[in-house]
Amino acid sequence: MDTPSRVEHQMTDKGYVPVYTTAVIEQPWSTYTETDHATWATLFQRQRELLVGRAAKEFVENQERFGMSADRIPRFDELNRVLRQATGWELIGVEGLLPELTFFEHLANRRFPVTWWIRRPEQLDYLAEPDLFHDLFGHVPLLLNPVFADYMQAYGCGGVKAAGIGPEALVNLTRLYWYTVEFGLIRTSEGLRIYGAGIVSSKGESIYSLESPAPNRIGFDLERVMRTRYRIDTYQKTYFVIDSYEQLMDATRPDFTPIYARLREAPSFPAGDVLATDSVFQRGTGEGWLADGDV
Ligand code: HBI
Ligand code: FE
Repeated sequence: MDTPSRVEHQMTDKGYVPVYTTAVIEQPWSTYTETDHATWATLFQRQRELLVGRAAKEFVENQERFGMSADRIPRFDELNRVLRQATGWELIGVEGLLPELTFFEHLANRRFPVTWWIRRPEQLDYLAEPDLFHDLFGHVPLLLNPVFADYMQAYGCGGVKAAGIGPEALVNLTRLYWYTVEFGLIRTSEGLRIYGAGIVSSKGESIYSLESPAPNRIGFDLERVMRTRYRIDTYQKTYFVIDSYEQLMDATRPDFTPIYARLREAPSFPAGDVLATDSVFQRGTGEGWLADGDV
């Protein structure tokens, strides 16, 4: 009798999804079908139109530097030539979500795992796990930004340490990833702009995160973010705003061990709370929020 495959499940921005093998997979570019390329083209064109005036300018500039276009699914080896030269990062193909420690170890070594497959046409607007579009369109462009690239490596090093400290440290650190790398906003002279991969790869959230009166928009503060629970099944109730990528990099410089110790004693905050100590860009109306389900 073959042993039942015990596949771990991982909490992600769309709920519990199976954690796949940790194998590194060569991008099987020749196996992409015309439908795959058409799915990339549709998502790419739609998001690029939406992101004009909404995404941080370096986001689109960097996609141009990579030569990304709607024409075809980009080739990892071509992107890697640009990426290695610019910030020493490289993309590796993976099956999907990796166990956290494996993921952190890759980031700590300037390797960004990119899912090799793209969603099916019927999954255009909803997908339970990161696919090639989320990773390539959402995460990869900012890896050309030297400071953000340093932050991502520092985050990976922090994750490897946190995995050794314990589950609470990992929860604190996952929130930091969530509210910056996935759902972060940045302040610019033209106003708030998106840099989070989870937002830029989502049609609805690209608009909601900046223009809806419902969510809070609050100035980034490291421990505030690490204590704040988040949403996996709806748009975020709160978006945190950084002044610059340097602010993120500076926040990760200190040793987090005393921070984790402090946070162990401190209760977490519900995703929709606004604190008296917050620097508030917008106190949301809370319209459409679900009462339970904060992670
Ligand atoms: N694995 N491939 C992949 N991509 C991710 O973004 C990812 C992951 N595993 C864990 C994970 N993200 C999150 O738990 C992060 O908060 C660490
Ligand atoms: Fe992601």
